[in-house]
Amino acid sequence: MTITRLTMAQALVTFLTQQYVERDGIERPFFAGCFGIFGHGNVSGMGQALQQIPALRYYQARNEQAMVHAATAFAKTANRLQTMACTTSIGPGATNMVTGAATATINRLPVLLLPGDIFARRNVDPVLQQLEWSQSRDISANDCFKPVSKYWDRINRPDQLPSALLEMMRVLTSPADTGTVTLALPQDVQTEAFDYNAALFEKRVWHISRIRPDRAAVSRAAALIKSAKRPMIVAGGGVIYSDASAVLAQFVDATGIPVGETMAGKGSLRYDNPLNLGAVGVTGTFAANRIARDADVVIGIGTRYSDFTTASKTAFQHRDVRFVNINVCELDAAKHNGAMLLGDAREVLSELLAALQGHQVDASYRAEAQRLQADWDAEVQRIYDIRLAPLPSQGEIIGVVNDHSDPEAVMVCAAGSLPGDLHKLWRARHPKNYHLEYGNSCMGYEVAGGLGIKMAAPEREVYVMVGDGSWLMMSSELVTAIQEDRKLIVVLIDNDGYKSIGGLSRSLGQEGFGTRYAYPQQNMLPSDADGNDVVRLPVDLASNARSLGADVIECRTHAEFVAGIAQARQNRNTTVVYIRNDRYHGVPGYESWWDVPPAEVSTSPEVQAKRVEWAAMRAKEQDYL
Ligand SMILES: Cc1ncc(C[n+]2csc(CCOP(=O)(O)OP(=O)(O)O)c2C)c(N)n1
Ligand SMILES: [Mg+2]
Repeated sequence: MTITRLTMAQALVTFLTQQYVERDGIERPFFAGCFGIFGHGNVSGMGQALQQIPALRYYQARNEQAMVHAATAFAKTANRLQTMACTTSIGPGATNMVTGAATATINRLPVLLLPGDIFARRNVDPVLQQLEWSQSRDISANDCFKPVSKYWDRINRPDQLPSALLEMMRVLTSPADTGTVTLALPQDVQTEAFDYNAALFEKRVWHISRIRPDRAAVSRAAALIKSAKRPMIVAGGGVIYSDASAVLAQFVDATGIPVGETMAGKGSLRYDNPLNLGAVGVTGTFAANRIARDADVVIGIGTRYSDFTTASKTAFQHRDVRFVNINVCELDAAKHNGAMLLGDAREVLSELLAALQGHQVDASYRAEAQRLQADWDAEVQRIYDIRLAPLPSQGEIIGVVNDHSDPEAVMVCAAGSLPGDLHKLWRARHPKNYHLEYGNSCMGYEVAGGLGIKMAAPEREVYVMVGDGSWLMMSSELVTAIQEDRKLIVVLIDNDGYKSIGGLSRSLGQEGFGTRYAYPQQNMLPSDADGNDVVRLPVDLASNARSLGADVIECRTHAEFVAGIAQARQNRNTTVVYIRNDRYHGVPGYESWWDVPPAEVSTSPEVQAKRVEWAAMRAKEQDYL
């Protein structure tokens, strides 16, 4: 056995440089680099190792949560075939990553987190930032990562590293099990040397298999689909990760089965495919939601059926609706009592298509779906063409970005009123055109995500669409984008607060309480009941963006915004296009519902009335047994 004597951190970094994945014959390094913020918990271990081994490029971040978002967006852009590692100190640096960890895991996206940890040898306890849990010395703040990680380990001795590394790679590269992997690294152990077997550091290729479905399951699913009068496909993120768009288009064209797209699945088909009904569910189009309502067989592909997709289980109202679930992940395939088709979306779709033996839906059903598709596109155009004054509508802002961006661009968003509007209105022109983090809908993902996307796809324009609330929560990685010369175009939409939750609050009879950025009056923050009789906060987000080093273009009108986007495209550097918009004017919902229960008892007649309305809708929720 050849021995390589390295510190635990050096061994870890060396190992990361040697991991490759292969799918469809294309091989690539799995780790594109390592984000990090150093503190006493990682500077002498991971920091020293990254300095000594530049083959794993180190990227400096501003905020630990943000760097996890950037890594997550990188992995999403790379269809999970590549990702980045993140190193932090112990204590707050480490726990800052918990939200990022949850976001990656919920979205089934691989990221590697390497938080520093308290001394394994314990004699100097409590180290700065140590959480002293009185019941056990075996617990540290990093145990917070357990429920949000798909694999969690603590490397208490350098010789524990090899087995943990192999398990880490299995999970990160598993299409079914992937998510956050957390290896907690005690600060003393990071620096300890060990005689590692040199075989650990040989180049390793992880083959991402395209698992083919069980034959009997395919026959059962095909029989079910043939028996359906009004089948429908729900295309989720799995279609895109599996690179199954072309096969899906073929499947849809051959069978005439229309498609609704989830937040992660939007872009599975081009928006102008005659059978792409667009967004389905709470933020869906009338086209998809009408077809969903009466569908008798729903073919879910790579979807986790979130409540936004199922409209809190009210979207599919057919009495005997059955589900066929194509998924690599059993947890998802089994949902809604579905006929499970376990496997890779692309492979399963091809085999299912063959098993359908030329079966097509009734011509009248296909025609109905195509009519709805065309009607919906006209509705999108109507909203793109609204010219609201004095402040423009969000719909027209989206229209400008869509119309005036490179068709090969990526648009990224995560939280606020934008995701719902974008889900309905964005005309996706390729599978990576629409990047929504909507598993966790994490405010603050937007700018950081934009950075990760641009790092993964430097050839594409990246448009970050972000509200003032999300911007204020976390815009720090703009600085990293500037430092690393990764040009972003950020569309910053200021509406003095939380428009989305304001609308939700009003729909619950609560007058937008707590959602406006305004000074308190009589020791109470104003609500929408106060109308325009409020004093705005003296916040200047355009100057804020400028102060971080971006070029900033301030726009007021539709025409100025069109010019602003054109200028931003020409600019060499990261550019923030700032525009104010209306807090109240919104894109409507289209025949859908979301279960947010109003208070059962209250002093407000409005809230009481909303509770009665809610109960009627709640009764429509299906169990799908
Ligand atoms: C980290 C986080 N905190 C809270 C929420 C709940 N939330 C969802 S949207 C939203 C407001 C977003 O405001 P802004 O970014 O200005 O977008 P707008 O609603 O105004 O379009 C809030 C507070 C969230 N999704 N993520
Ligand atoms: Mg806002």
